[in-house]
Amino acid sequence: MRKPVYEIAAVHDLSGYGRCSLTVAIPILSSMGMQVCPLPTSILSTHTSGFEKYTFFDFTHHMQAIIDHWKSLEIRFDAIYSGFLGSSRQIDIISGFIDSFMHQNLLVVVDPVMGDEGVLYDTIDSSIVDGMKKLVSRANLITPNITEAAILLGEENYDVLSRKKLKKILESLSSMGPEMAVVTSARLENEENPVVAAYDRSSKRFWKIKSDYIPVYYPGTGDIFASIVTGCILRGDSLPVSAATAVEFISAAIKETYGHNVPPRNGIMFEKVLNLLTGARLSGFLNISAL
Ligand code: PXL
Repeated sequence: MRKPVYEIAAVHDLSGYGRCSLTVAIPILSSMGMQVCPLPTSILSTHTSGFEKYTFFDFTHHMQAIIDHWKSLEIRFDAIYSGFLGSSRQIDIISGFIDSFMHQNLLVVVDPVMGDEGVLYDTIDSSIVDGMKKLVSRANLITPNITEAAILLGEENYDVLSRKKLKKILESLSSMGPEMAVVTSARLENEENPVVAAYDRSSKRFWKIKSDYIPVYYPGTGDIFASIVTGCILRGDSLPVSAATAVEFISAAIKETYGHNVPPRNGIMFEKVLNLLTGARLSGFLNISAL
């Protein structure tokens, strides 16, 4: 029997304020017609990029009991999609979760959330970095930003890259396990704006998706990106179409956000453009330029 709605286990933190992780994964994937089942890794008052004195509650000790209950219910997830982790002990828990819910069509997406713009997030230590290297080996698809790609490969932060080097990075990431790798925020020589680059090992093909230049850093955009790519791949879109759909959506959401006098740490006002994910396919119909 066909499933009426795809079920996705989303293994991320719940940050109360600042639009990231579960507070973006749930509305985005729901808008795409999919059911999101949250398995929180930690609970925070806000995310950690730009807020001070945030509260952080590590949820490690409660995760296995949730997984065990889900197992007893014989739930068959279509995807397990992980992001920001609260501790390195969560690696084994999530690995076990993947093992016990494995089936032929399970899509495992690991967004190796560890840092951005060349720096690690506050709560990420070397044990989480080491663990994340193991976790990506369990994935079908990974979606690091360029900072996280360097961390996973144990290299220095990348500056402007040649096409050859960017392809090598994608191949190296894929050789860690996942058959599909997508890297965001890569700077390519002869390319004005950062690009998204994707690689599919089974066909040995590479793609580049151009994005608009964003003069502001908004936390949470990586989570929006990974959530849309997860939903698109699950519904059967190709890898480049999935990545380009995410780029288009984020670009539209940033255009909605940019004109408002709101601190970038609050994230992008994706709520204003969520309708773009519910109906027809996105196309590049927004073309706003400076006056
Ligand atoms: O968007 C990535 C992210 C996720 N979760 C938490 C974060 C961040 C980035 O700062 O702090 C808690």
